[in-house]
Amino acid sequence: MYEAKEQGKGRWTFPTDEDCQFSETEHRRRNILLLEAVDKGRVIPFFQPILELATGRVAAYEVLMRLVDDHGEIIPAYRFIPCAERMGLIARLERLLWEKALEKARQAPEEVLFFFNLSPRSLVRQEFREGLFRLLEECGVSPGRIVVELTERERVRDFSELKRAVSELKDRGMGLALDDFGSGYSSYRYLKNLPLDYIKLEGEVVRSILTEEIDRAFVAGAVTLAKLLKVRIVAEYVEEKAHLEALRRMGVDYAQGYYIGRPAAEIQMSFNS
Ligand code: G
Ligand code: G
Ligand code: MN
Repeated sequence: MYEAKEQGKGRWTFPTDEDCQFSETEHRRRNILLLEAVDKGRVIPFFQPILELATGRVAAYEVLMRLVDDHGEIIPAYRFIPCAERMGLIARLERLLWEKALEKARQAPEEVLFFFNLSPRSLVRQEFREGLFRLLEECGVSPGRIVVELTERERVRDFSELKRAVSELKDRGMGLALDDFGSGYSSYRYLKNLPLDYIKLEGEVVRSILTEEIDRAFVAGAVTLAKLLKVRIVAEYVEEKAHLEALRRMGVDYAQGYYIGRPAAEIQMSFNS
């Protein structure tokens, strides 16, 4: 299973039983890792640049959660997020992540935005949202610089509850992005019923735009849709210059991926455009 993950994004993301029962030892080790991460604050933000294609400047960074284990090894999000959600620890991890990320955000120019992935489970909790608003105020970061990314990886029980939570973020001035558009986790319901500002195109679609007609058509369709909805499009997994140029020609607004910059502990200012 891990092998499948390492190969890229077609990888599992579901917190299935199989996932958490991977092996008794593995399972226990991961639980301990998560509990300790919360206890000792072993959460670190990684930052990946998002390039504005029209100007060639880095307009934003996506903040990605990492944990540090006993040996100082860095654990990527896909290894623990589903379990953290199942264990009910995600909100505390996300809270810690925001604290650390916002501290670093001060190094970036005023106009740079920060995209955070939030679990719907955290988002629907009012005290969690209020905590974030207070934190932003304390750190002196304007809510207008924050964009929250949502996916449907985790099913929400009550969609109207999620809608209310999202409206509150928007009222405070935050932006909203639909993540993983083009995967099974990003549906028409979200697209139609949430006040989106950005759509993030699933990396696997972007990767094959030069070779597969259907993926090119999908991107073109998304661009048309984005114009209608007045939202902007971010393409993920931009790994080569040729892809970047094709996306620019197709009218995609932003690009993110290894070609531009890998996720890193520091906010990098140099990049490929
Ligand atoms: O960085 P990595 O490729 O390991 O990320 C895997 C997945 O984990 C991504 O789909 C991303 O959306 C998710 N992820 C990363 N950071 C966070 C976070 O802070 N909160 C939540 N809920 N998901 C995150
Ligand atoms: O689901 P989400 O879009 O949040 O996932 C983002 C994750 O995708 C990042 O955590 C990062 O590890 C991974 N990623 C970012 N850019 C690239 C890329 O160009 N290629 C691949 N294979 N993975 C990427
Ligand atoms: Mn994301």
